[in-house]
Amino acid sequence: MTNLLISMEIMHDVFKTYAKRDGDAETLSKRELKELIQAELPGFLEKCASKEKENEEKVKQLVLGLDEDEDGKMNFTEFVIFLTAVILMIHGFEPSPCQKTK
Ligand SMILES: [Ca+2]
Ligand SMILES: [Ca+2]
Repeated sequence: MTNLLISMEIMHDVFKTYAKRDGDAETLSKRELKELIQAELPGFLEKCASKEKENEEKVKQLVLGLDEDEDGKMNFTEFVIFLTAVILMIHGFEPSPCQKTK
């Protein structure tokens, strides 16, 4: 397998690992998304907010902003869009979502 295919497989595995925690393996709840971001994207939330309550608000805004099917959760398609935004942000093609919300 190529590095790109391996990377995509890992992204799907990470999604599944966190999504199944509440018994619904098809979607990430806000709590699951927060756990995923804190463990897999360290520093991402902290850059946006210093307090726990502000982090929760940030996750809520992330889910709402990407929630195409408006179910209050993040499915894999929405997660891929989120990851795309993070990749673009990391490489400087997009401003940080922390700056956008101000
Ligand atoms: Ca879930
Ligand atoms: Ca959704």
